[in-house]
Amino acid sequence: MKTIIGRVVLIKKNLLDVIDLSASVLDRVHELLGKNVSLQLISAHHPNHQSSGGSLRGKVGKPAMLEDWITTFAPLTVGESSYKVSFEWDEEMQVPGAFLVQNNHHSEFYLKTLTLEDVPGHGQVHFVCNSWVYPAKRYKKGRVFFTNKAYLPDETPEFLRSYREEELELLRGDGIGMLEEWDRVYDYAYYNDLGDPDKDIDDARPVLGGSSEYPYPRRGRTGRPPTKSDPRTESRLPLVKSLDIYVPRDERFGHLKLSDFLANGLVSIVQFLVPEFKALCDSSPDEFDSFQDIMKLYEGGFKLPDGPLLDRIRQNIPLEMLKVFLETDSSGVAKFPTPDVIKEDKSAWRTDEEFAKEMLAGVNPVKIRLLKEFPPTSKLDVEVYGNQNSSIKSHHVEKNLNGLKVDEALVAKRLFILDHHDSLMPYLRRINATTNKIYASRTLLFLQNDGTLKPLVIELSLPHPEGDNLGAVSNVYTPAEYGVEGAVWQLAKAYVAVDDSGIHQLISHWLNTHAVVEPFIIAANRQLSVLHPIYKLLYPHFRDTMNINAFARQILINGGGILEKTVFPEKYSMELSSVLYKNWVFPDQALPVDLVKRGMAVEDSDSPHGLSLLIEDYPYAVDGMEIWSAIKSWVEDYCRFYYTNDDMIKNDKELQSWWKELREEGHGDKKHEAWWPEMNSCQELIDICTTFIWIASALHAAVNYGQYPYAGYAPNRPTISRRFMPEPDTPEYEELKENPDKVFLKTITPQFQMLLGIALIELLSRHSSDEVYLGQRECPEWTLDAEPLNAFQKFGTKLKEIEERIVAMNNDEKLKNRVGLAKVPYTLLYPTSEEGLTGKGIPNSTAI
Ligand SMILES: *[C@@H]1O[C@H](CO)[C@@H](O)[C@H](O)[C@H]1NC(C)=O
Ligand SMILES: *[C@@H]1O[C@H](CO)[C@@H](O)[C@H](O)[C@H]1NC(C)=O
Ligand SMILES: CC(=O)N[C@H]1CO[C@H](CO)[C@@H](O)[C@@H]1O
Ligand SMILES: [Fe+2]
Repeated sequence: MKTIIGRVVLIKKNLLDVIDLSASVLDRVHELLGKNVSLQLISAHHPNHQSSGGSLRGKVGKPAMLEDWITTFAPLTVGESSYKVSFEWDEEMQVPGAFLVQNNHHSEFYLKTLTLEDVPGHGQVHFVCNSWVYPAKRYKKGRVFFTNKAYLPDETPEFLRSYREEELELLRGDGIGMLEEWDRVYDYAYYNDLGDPDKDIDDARPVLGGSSEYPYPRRGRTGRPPTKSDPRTESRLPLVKSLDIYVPRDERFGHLKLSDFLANGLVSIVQFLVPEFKALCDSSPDEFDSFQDIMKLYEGGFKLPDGPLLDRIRQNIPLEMLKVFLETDSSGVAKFPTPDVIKEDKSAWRTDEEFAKEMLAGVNPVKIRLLKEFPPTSKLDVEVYGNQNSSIKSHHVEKNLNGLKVDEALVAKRLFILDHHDSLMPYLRRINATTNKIYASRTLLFLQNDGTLKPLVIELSLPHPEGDNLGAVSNVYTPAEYGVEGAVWQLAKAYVAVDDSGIHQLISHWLNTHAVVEPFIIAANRQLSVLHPIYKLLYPHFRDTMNINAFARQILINGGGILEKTVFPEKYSMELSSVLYKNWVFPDQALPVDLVKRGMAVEDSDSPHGLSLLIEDYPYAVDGMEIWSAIKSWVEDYCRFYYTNDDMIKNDKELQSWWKELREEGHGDKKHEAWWPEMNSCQELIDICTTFIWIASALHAAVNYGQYPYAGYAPNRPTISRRFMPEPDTPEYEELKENPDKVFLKTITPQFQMLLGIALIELLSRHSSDEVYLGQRECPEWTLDAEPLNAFQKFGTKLKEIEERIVAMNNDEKLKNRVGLAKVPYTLLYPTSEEGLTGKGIPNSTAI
């Protein structure tokens, strides 16, 4: 009989709860010693003689207890503690493939790793656990963890198979009852928890998902009781309990630094800032009079009104979470950080050049497309909406085409469009009945010889006052710099920016990243074992998404939540996103496919990534294709290591179940779409995984972390408009002549929403201190397999090279779209970042 020494790294719950992590660790670690926590190794190669009937299971060793605390191992992060365990081992055991752990302590701990120092004839063995282990009474079965070797289902050592299968069964759950804090169940539900019909009929919201009227991706099931008023909807948690919303336990921000700041930050926005800002704006309901007035928000000068927040500041009660994003002094004078777009130049945002540049290198660079026909047409149903084709005529644009005729410019592929017409028109009547007044818009742009875009014309449209079927009523505006025409043009651009900011937030950001990713995560956890190589590949890209989405349902996207308060579709916001989900096509999310579909690139086998861009200096596409290709070759190397032929894909039952469930349940409202890839070949697997990783990491980064840099200054990207364009011969038009800035500010986002919106996007644009970036791994032992580890290194090196190239391009003055007049270099797809509000960095996952 020999002894194998193991080392367990874990984090105790109470160390995560306290803000001050330096609080004495020593005092408390002894609690886990003695008989409190036991571990038993499971052999991968030798059956358990005692097991009766059924499948054979690996031999289970004798329980071993946590021993003394080891202080000598260096690289422990704050809060972690390390324990010794001595396992009895005999020859028969051979290599352990798993272990069981039982927690008899009264509270849970976060188990990070177990390392066996020297298994005879084998050497070190790693178990990467990263899981909360609750007291044994919370579980029906003991907790099992596996070594870091990846196995396809059929290749799993025989004596581990039933453990593998049982673990998946546990994670799938039984589909009934309310899920509790310690549960680990991944299951599906509709978005039926956004409204609160018991409170008020106005607070009811439609169920999103499960119908052809309102299709939606699924969210994680929570199982709270239904509301009294509507059995189809789930009751909501009170605001103060928001942090308790169920997500499978290991999806909860468990990382130890203060990444909880997000959840806490959101709650403090609602608890403190909403009433404060409201009071502030109610006490002085004036508009901002001038752009200088707005600058006070960043330069120190807006004072918090008397109220609970100011009281707390005066009494010096720490408001850690608030301080993260709002700097206040003891007298309550507060300021926000200066957004990048006005750092170098306070008025460049007003230029046509910057307006156009942000469509290629801003926070929503995913909408612009090549114009293929003139005038632009509509795809809305003529029976319902009448003639929605554009009313733009060639004389509107030709004066700005540098001598070209429209047809020539079309043929030369130099006309582009930002088209927010069809997506908004069906909702305008309802939105305009609220206090918001918005237009559907089309903006045409011309590609100039220097590679920059110039706006040519903006068309603003409303439904016909006498009925939708009578078609659109449209006005067309052309660029003007001076006088009232200049003011009108400035407003026209603002209406476009409003449309774009709403579509950005609801579709490009929320729907096309956060919401569509969640079903992949749920299906993967239910169908792919942690031993599965594809689970190991995708796992880093799952991090925190279910958690942030759950908080979002609680605070952001719910009826009356921050999103409805700050974006123009108000209570129709989520409904609108559901209607536009009808247009979501998974394979089109692959960047090259998206670029080709938007006409921004054509296939070209001579070009480096097989594509050539129509606008060569399209920073999102240029950097995006680099990142895309790096992800793709990494995924390819990885997948081809495990799957050497297509039959292995077809015969992998976990992989097949994952993909089937994702299509039929997770994105179940689209299960009949013909565009879903089958999972029949290696190539399909590679395409699917590359697209998923792209969405969860780079696409999300591109549309998320630029929010504050570009939209933190609301005049550049207002989220709301409140009045229509003044018509000639009206008092409003006279006012516009007299004081264009004042009218501009009276039109865009009002003060309260502006403050709230700024606070929100500031929070959402931050990186937490423990972010893990693309090409990095939290745990170097994440897999045992050498070739994938090498490929992963190659991926990291590639990303470093991309960083260097991005810096070089940003310094190249010929590339005018990378920096623009506002002098904000395009860094949204720069792979790494420091903590905070940096406007760069691609975290692995959609985590904020
Ligand atoms: C809109 O334009 C398209 C393309 O020219 C045309 O086929 C269609 O009939 C037009 N729609 C209406 C309602 O005029
Ligand atoms: C980040 O993404 C890469 C790309 O797939 C992944 O391999 C890596 O492991 C990730 N980092 C983390 C947190 O593990
Ligand atoms: C200009 C315009 O179309 N305004 C309309 C906005 O919506 C309200 C409510 O449907 C109508 O009454 C307005 O005429
Ligand atoms: Fe996000």
